Amino acid sequence: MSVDTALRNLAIELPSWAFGNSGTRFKVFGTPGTARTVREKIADAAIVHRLTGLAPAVALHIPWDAVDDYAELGRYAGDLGVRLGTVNANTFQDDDYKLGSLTHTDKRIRQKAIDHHLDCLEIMERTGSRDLKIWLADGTNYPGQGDIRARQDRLAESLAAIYQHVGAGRRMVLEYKFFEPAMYMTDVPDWGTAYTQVSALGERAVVCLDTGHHAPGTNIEFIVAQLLRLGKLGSFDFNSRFYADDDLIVGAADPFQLFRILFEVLRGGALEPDSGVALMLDQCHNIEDKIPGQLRSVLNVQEMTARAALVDLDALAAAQESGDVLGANAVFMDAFYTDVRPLLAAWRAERGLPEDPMAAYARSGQRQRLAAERTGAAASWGA
Ligand code: PSV
Ligand code: MN
Repeated sequence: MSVDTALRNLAIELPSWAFGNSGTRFKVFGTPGTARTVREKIADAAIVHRLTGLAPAVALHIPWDAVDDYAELGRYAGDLGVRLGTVNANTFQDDDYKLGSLTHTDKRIRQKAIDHHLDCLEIMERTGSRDLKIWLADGTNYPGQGDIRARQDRLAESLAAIYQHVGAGRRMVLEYKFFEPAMYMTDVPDWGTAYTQVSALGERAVVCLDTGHHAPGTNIEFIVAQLLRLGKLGSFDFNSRFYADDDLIVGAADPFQLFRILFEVLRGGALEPDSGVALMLDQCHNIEDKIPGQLRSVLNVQEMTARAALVDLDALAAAQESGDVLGANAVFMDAFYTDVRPLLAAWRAERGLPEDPMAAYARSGQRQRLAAERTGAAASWGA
């Protein structure tokens, strides 16, 4: 795929929660001008899209973004030039889920968790969203605490109960994570488990790969290639990590890893218009401003996409086939080391976008305007 086509096809979904305050278990610092409501989060996401042309959708988290009228929320987003995207379910903040949700031993609690996902599916009918994303905090802290195998069986049963209600044009996307909040055993720890569970359901069930959800040193691009090859990569939750699930700006910790992932994205056809692979961000901006944080994120994805599209595939194939180990590596690295910033500035100018979206936002005075307007409690986790 040419650089131009890759850039044209790139569409990133922003997480509503990136625009609210977030923090660590030590402290949630407030940032002036932070969105107070879901409408303000959507308005902030629309600013990111207006300045970059890269972010036409906003993912919701339920109940954080619960409103009475979702159709109206969708129209509000549409008026601002964005649409509502993935609906993220949440079964990790209710006391009932202390020992699990879809895997719980108590049928009543399992049913409550199933019902939450069915509510999310109904919301999707009103927002026009395609994807229901399921991430579970389920797991155990101590060996022997739970029956690992029985928990898998209950998970399969619960997912099947939800899947029955995933209608035409809708999908269930199952996200895996190797630890946290459960520290000994997570019920969906890896792509293999997610793949096994969704494969048992059918073609409307696919896997979400959150880049922060792997053990250090994991070759994530291999997983990308494999899931694309199997037709089961539904979406990404992009972010970057130094140590754990850091939720830092994608491409900040390891731009080369992002390049390698995006190379496999292109190689696997995930940037074709009908690929069905959603490129979402899942990040939290704890100390940096939220809107510039999201701007930086989408620009990082764009920059590494452009570099990945620059790989000379003919030269690469020739080197690979002739066994030219270092030659093949050099072709790959040449693209990675190419400075595409002038090319991207020109690409933006051609489309009437600011050549430097970060600088344009800083100049616009919007930061000061929002800080003055938005008094009172900001949105935060659980709001
Ligand atoms: C869990 O760590 C996760 O990655 C899931 O996607 C959640 O929905 C999200 O983070 C909440 O921030
Ligand atoms: Mn995630």
